[in-house]
Amino acid sequence: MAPAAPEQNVDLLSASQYFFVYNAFSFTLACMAATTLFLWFARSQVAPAYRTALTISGLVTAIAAYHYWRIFESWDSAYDVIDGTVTVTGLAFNDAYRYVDWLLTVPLLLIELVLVMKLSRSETVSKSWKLGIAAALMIILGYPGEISDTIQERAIWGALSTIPFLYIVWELFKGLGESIERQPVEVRKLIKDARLVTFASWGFYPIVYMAPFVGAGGGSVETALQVGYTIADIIAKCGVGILIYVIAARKSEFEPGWGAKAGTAPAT
Ligand SMILES: *C/C=C(C)/C=C/C=C(C)/C=C/C1=C(C)CCCC1(C)C
Repeated sequence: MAPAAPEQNVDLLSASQYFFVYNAFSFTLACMAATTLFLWFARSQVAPAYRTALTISGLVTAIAAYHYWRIFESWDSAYDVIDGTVTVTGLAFNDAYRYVDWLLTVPLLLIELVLVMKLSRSETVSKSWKLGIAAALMIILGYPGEISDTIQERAIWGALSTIPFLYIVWELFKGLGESIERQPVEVRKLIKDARLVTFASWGFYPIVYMAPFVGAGGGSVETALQVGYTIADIIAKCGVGILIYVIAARKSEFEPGWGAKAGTAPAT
């Protein structure tokens, strides 16, 4: 039996949408890999107390770089462009890479934020657990909605996923807020910035998730989803990672036996 002719996919992606997403994935892979190298090499520039924060920040972008490579490959093999027309190959584009990536990186991102604050040991452990579990729940509840064919199911799972999301936002502003007031004044603003960039970029994900509700046709929904998540990932992982480095470098200046300003009590 002859292999089935590739299916026309005209009401799905246009060639420019296909290449837009293709290039966005490629660019993001480069950003994640470059940020990983930067963060790991920068470890030696900060005091030992902050190195784990940089190790984890680089781990987040390393995990994401791997998954963007897989996402890129999956996108590449799911479609063919023949004479300017996008056709499906029969291999489905695999959205699971993105959710597996989030499942691993989202708890780590919260932990890196907690670590750079250098709280007491018990506070670090309890906040990391609470935030990490809430983050995992948020992603697990979002996935069935992401892959569902019906808009109703998408709405229900999205709403469920928003519950742990709101808890995380509350923890970031209320729970960590108190600890931020105990940070050296020089870094207080930076930590608040990192929290704000985290909040703003994380808030972007549920907005992107709602793209199918707009009711736009053609490939615009798929394009908006893929490019939207990609932009959010760059800000939430590379952007926040670099901010964590800046905070760690600034705080290192006050570390005994390390920074130039050691011995000067940081202003409070
Ligand atoms: C590096 C990846 C990050 C920071 C991913 C963050 C993802 C979210 C904050 C996702 C949130 C969602 C909701 C709050 C509701 C709809 C479903 C999700 C999973 C998109």
